[in-house]
Amino acid sequence: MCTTCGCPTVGEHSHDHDHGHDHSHDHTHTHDDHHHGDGHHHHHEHPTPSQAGQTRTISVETDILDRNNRLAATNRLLFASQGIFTLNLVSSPGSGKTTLLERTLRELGGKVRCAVIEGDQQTDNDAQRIAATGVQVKQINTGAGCHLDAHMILHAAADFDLASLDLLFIENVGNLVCPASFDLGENHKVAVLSVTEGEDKPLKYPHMFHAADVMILNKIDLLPHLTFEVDKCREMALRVNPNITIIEVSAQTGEGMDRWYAWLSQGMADARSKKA
Ligand SMILES: Nc1nc2c(ncn2[C@@H]2O[C@H](COP(=O)(O)OP(=O)(O)OP(=O)(O)O)[C@@H](O)[C@H]2O)c(=O)[nH]1
Ligand SMILES: [Zn+2]
Ligand SMILES: [Zn+2]
Repeated sequence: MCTTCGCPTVGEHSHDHDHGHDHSHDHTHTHDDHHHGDGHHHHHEHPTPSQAGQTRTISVETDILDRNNRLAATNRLLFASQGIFTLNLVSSPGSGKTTLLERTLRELGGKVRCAVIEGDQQTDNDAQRIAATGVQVKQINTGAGCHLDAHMILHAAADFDLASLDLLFIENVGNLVCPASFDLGENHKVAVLSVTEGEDKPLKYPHMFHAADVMILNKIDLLPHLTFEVDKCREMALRVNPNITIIEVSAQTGEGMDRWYAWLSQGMADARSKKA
């Protein structure tokens, strides 16, 4: 179960297998563990049933995120050791992540060695769109799950020859909530927001825009038909995250894509120069 939103996550594996990393276990100390044996009376504050449930939910969530963070650190080391610049694209459904990737891969694909990990709940529609660009793609279906986790990425990345890559894109499941909590070992989360969604999304989903280093404001070709105020949206995003880089584009017409490519180019150069 996803402890962020309570949904059943089919993508969570229940089996154990070893990747050469440690799985630690947190031990909770309960009242039942006390064995005084001296017959004296003492008073403990017992949590009410609802508090106890809350305590358990929080500790399960901490365990899952803890385990995820350790695997994400493994992924990050793996990608860094190969000098790969890795981006985790997050957004609500339909903001244009796949369209942005298609154009990017078609326009950079010849010069930059790219691969894509596609997260979708059910279909392989996006993976097919990416494959049509000629770039290698690995599909992960999360079923009812609403986000990718580091464990899935570790397995998916094993399908690529990492030594031959410069740039790895991960398209997360369309969802502005859960993917914010899951580090995949990426260099940056890139939040894609389209102008049809309303300018207040950064304030309504602050965790996501706080976790992201870049906000792509997509579908700007539609601005003449909308009341969307770009300046207001920029101001709201910066209020949540003063360091966020905002790039306005139309993945459909190509407007603004140069700035995105310049940002990618700088990131790839940094990743290459830090190659361990
Ligand atoms: N006008 C316009 N439409 C766009 C643009 N980018 C994407 N679209 C359209 O928006 C719709 C959704 O685009 P996708 O690229 O599939 O969005 P996505 O974020 O990958 O969607 P999910 O994977 O389902 O979350 C499609 O009909 C696209 O053609 C854009 O810049 N301008
Ligand atoms: Zn969730
Ligand atoms: Zn998509």
